[in-house]
Amino acid sequence: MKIEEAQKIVKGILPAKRFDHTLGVVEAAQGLAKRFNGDIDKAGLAAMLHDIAKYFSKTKMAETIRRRNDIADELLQYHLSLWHASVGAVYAEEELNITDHDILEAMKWHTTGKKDMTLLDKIVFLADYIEPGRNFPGVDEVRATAEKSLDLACAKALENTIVFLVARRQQIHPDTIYAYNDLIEKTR
Ligand code: DGI
Ligand code: FE
Ligand code: FE
Ligand code: FE
Repeated sequence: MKIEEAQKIVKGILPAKRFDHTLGVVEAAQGLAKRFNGDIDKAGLAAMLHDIAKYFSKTKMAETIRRRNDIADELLQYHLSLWHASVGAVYAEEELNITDHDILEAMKWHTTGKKDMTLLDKIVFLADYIEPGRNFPGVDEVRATAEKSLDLACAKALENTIVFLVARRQQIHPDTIYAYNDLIEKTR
């Protein structure tokens, strides 16, 4: 699928604010792909589709998670805001006929991250965090780090997210921890 076609589909599904965020992620992902020698087309398409399931109903998302053997049902024990990533990848595969495994994986892991992320996984994960519309505390430091090192920037984004969650007594998904552990060792 071409990115223009994906953009039309996404525009028809997402509310305007989320669509604007999506375009920011596309821009950031294409920029990171250029900088770190990633696949610009795959980065753009994965970014365009990454939040497609963001507003699916809880019932529909749970049905997908239970039905698909490639999604651990453990996800249902964690915060609802994590579900859309895996569910979006399934939607892209089943409803949009996206067959590219790299793109589907980058969509699937864009919220938690995981151990041993691929280049494309990291690009989409980081682009979601640093896109121009984001204003989390510490995002400018991550943007600056992303000029030099993809791994260091992902590690910092994960660190910020974990600190944010701890401060709110929210559960941390194991894959968030695995991603963080993996990248702090690799960047030591
Ligand atoms: O979908 P977006 O808002 O663009 O961003 P996202 O897919 O990264 O989802 C962000 C939300 O997910 C944000 O509120 C932080 C939360 N999050 C990320 N990792 C974890 C987490 N929430 C919990 N409870 N546990 C995690 O490990
Ligand atoms: Fe998301
Ligand atoms: Fe399942
Ligand atoms: Fe997003």
